[in-house]
Amino acid sequence: MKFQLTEDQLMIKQAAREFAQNELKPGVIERDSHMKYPAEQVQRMGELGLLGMMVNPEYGGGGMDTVSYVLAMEELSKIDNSCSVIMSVNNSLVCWGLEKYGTEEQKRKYLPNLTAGDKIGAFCLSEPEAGSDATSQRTTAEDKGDYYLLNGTKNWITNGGSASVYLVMAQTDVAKGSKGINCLIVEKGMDGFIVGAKEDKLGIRSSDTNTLIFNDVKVPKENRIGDNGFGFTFAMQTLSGGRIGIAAQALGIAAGAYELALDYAKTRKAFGKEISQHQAIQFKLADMATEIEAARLLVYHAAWLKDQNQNYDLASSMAKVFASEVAMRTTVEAVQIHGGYGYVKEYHVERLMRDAKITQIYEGTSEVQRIVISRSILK
Ligand code: COS
Repeated sequence: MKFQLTEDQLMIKQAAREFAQNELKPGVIERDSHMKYPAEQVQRMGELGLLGMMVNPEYGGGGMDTVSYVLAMEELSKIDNSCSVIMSVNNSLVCWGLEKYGTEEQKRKYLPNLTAGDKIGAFCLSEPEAGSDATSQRTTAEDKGDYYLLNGTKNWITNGGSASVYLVMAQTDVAKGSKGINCLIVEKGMDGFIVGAKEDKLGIRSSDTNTLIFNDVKVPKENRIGDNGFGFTFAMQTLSGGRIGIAAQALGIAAGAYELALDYAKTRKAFGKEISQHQAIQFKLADMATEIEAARLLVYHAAWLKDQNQNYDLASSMAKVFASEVAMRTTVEAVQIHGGYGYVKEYHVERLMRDAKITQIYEGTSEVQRIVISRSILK
């Protein structure tokens, strides 16, 4: 058992940290306040290779391991979770899914642009009435011979407005339940595809989250990923890896809030000494550090299992549920340590607290993770 990161992994972590501190931190409060999409930052992420980290270099990716990816996610998430969710969806849900299950033609057509950041991807599973209960897809993909006729609505889609490539889950044969679902690659601009309202969110406010509407969109058969009926398995397998990315995001949020609280506690004075000298604050910091370390081990372990080609479904759910709950607890305490300053935007911790909440909801709620975990340990 080795607990040491390699030289390459340490370099990636450091590079991601410098990028986040130098290029994401300036303007992050303003982007969050005004829901301003981080277009320049995303372009830089593409140039730096952060948008297709694990993709084979043959398709324009970085050919890196999952551990490197979570290290980078953690560093970006300490600062800007709108950027890190864009990165996570593009890497783990879209590029990974396409590379693992796409045809050679699909990979050559889409991956080089997605890894470079010239195009951004979105993963479209959630619907107004199908979030956690993902088999109940109402969006339909009717088989019309050489194309599918796509009709329906998708909700809360990360990168909904900014994406150009959409992986859309839809029901082709309702009688077959989860075995009747297909995943289709839909491109922005296809007739009948409308990007709907952008959500005004609690956190991750500068990433765009939209409703998508499909009205008789003709999607060519060659845009289906995998065999007929593979869509639900595709979604579950892809989300299993995606949850490692979100767990890393949650870890970064917790670690970022902790770093801020630690610094603040060493400088702020009350009752004649730094507040870090008061046991009430020391115990909070001790609990934060301990929980973050436990979350980190779960996240790195899930990533490592994926790199070893071992099953990571259980590990990714454990990492996500634990890290997201640590993120929530840690950010609440970080605001508390900052007192009144914590409640205002310029100290960054209130934003991290708002961002933390979504990690307990998207890519499978904490309740869904507990379903996955309990089914696995009871089977
Ligand atoms: N890999 C491969 N196959 C999987 C799988 C996985 N990780 N998870 C489930 N499947 C398969 C099952 O084996 C089952 O196939 P069989 O009928 O051959 O056994 C099929 O998919 C249906 O699975 P299941 O019966 O477990 O479906 P449920 O309706 O009970 O739902 C949960 C299972 C709740 C785990 C699933 O719907 C889920 O993950 N929901 C949350 C979705 C989500 O993350 N939404 C957020 C949107 S993205 S932001």
